[in-house]
Amino acid sequence: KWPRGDEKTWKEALRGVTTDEPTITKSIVNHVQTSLARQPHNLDELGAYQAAALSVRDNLIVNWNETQLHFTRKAPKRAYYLSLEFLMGRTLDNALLNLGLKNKYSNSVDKLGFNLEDLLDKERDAALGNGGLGRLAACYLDSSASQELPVWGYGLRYQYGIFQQLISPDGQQLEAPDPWLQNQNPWELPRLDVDYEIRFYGHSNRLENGKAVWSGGQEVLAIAYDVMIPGYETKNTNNLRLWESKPKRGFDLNSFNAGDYEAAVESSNSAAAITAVLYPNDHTTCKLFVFGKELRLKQQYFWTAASLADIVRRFKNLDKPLTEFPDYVAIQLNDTHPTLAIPELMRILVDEEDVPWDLAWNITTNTFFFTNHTVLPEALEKWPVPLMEHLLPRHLQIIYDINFSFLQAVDKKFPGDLERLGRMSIIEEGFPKQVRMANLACIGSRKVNGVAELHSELVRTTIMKDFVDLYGISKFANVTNGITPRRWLDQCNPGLSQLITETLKIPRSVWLKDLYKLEGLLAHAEDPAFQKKWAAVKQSNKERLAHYVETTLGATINTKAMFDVQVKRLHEYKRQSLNILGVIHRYLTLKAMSAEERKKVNPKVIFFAGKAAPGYYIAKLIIRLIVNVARVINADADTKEYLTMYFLPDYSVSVAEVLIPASDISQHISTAGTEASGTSNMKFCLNGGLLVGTVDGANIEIAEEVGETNVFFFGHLTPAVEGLRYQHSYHPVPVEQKCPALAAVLKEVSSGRFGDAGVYEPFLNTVRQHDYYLITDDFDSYIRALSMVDEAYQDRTEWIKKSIRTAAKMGKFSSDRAIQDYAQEYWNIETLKLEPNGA
Ligand code: RUG
Repeated sequence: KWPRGDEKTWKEALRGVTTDEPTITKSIVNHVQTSLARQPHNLDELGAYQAAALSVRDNLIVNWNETQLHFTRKAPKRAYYLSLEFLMGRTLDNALLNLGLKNKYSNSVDKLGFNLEDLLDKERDAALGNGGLGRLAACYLDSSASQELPVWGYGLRYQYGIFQQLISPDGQQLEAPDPWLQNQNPWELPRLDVDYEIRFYGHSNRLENGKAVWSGGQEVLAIAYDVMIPGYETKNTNNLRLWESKPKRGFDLNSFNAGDYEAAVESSNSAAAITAVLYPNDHTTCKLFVFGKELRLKQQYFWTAASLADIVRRFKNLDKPLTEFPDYVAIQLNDTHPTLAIPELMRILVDEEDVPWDLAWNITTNTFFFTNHTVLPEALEKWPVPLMEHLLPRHLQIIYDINFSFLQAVDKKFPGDLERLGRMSIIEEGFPKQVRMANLACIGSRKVNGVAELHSELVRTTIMKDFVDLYGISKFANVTNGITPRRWLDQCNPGLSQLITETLKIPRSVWLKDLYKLEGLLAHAEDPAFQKKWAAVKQSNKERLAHYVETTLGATINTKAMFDVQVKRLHEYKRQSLNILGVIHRYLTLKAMSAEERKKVNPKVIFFAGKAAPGYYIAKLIIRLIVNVARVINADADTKEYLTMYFLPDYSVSVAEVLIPASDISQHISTAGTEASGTSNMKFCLNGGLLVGTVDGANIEIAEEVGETNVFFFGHLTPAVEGLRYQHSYHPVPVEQKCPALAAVLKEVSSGRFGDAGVYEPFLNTVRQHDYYLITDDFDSYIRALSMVDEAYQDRTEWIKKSIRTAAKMGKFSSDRAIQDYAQEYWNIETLKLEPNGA
């Protein structure tokens, strides 16, 4: 039945997606005229971008609205992806490709006197993430929508995303805020009517039956902002709901009336601060880095509480008993950051819904799934008990109650094993005691997964070993990460996408939705005509990158040289240090050669990019060293024909989209066993770049797919790492003895050859002294691997074949595969397609 008014009138007036060029042009002009209140005379590129974006947004809203109505009507089981980070990058290009309207918009914009590619460049990245974890969440949203799965994301709408990185003339990283919302953000829908009250502090009074009343303290409002996530070649448009914090009341009227204006606005400021800024610390919860820890814990609770309130409200609209909650709701915890959702759901069920404790626990443990993204000890989240007690008194009680029953169960299975109890307890003893979030996440979830085969195995055998003994192996599985081929091939490398479509002779949309189809390229790997076209695409991508470097750094690059790229967060375990020390070694070797000898050397341009956490001293020193070494070698007339190097500031999704398609070789060289998966390795390979890497993370599975002959592996393997570290501590061998080539490099740096003698000593000492990341152990084999790269590159035809074979075997690494895995093996959700007619 039609809900209100005259059905015919409504239906005639409701619009669909605008697909014809004249209407598209009209809608853009309409937005120029009305939404922006501008005229053709004063319309600049930013304005034109905004008008085009608003017009595309209208289309997204039509699909989004219909999808949400469809889902509400059909009431399927839904999955919710809780992630503190969503590194979305730009939206316009992606939305146009997914809607299939890029050509039409391009033509319309052209007629209006602009160029679409220029307008795309006007968009600011939505950089609400630090790196791999947040970008993975963004890829998973794209795949969920593209596969018509009922999945929503939940995150925070930070006013400021990851800081902008500036590099001072002497090579130091400086940080500036990222005011990404400064211009209107067309991609979000403020839902001022969707709000929840979130409490902090106060006191919790226990009642009988495990219930309690939590009252007092501070209450703030969570306001929803919805971001539309269009699927590729489908009307299905999913939702990413981001929460913004607001004061519950504008300001304190009593203080205002008493003339104390500062006090009056103080509480309002403290509420707004919760979602003010993304924490720029990657892989660490250590006190040194997480300044103002309380605010970070506040963020985590604010976000999980608002998301759960929203999820429970939606479930209650179905009018089903709460016992059926896990039949309609699956919640994926992206890392331990949203773990408070577990005690929060218990609080809602027990305190607010009167569900008996045991039943509530059953519902909870059938709802949550937990993904671990690291085994690095410093990254495993712990919160001081006193802080938790102060900020979330009721949750601490619930955590203690969960822990009590849990430890009873452990004791039953392993009677008297006190050490085991100590290791497995959610509460770590000490001063102060700490809440171990990974233990809580594991105990409260139905399944736990790592993000690549090796990593999942390390999860099972190290950090979660005791839990495997308790629950059995089946609770601990693997979902190897994936990347969306829409953004990471079609959008960032249109030349290659077109060549693939021509060659496979199937529509682009078919292979973009079934990436295993790329295997069809193998049949063409030996074809010289195809090889030529493949190489031409790479060359034009290298020229595009050279143009970018020219406009940002003012440097001219030799695009005939090999492009060697390492782009990722700066972290000691990722070993940009190994790379820069290797570059210096190459430079010294070149310098020692005669001019004749040098002519035989393969010219190379090396690119670095990545941000360091603002408080991470050694990582910042490594950036400084890279920039200063680059300055010296780029100015050296003897060698610059053969070796140049650039540090590209302010690495972002958009910069990655230019860098990745241009690489011949990329470096993924973490100490074995430290990089959980890595996802840029997949992006480089999908774009026909080869890898030099350690036997770590997803590198291993990439090599399994493409064949070890197409990957340049080096370095010690994971099982050797612990023993080597032991040797470093108890039987140290001086670097001069262990690795003379490296010792020579360290000496040059110490001598001041790259400026700033003395400045780099703290970094150099990490290598000379404890060498936790095994630079001295892996240096020689790293240099050998790079020589093999040089050798392989000399035979360009063979290299191109390797490149084709590598891209052809990337099917496994589509995030569509990963999301299907989660949907089937974890969430138990099904495709729900919105038909073109809205049915
Ligand atoms: O370091 C890991 C990467 O290896 C991985 O590919 C990515 C996505 O799973 O997550 C990264 N990560 C891990 N980011 N933060 C953490 C620890 O909190």
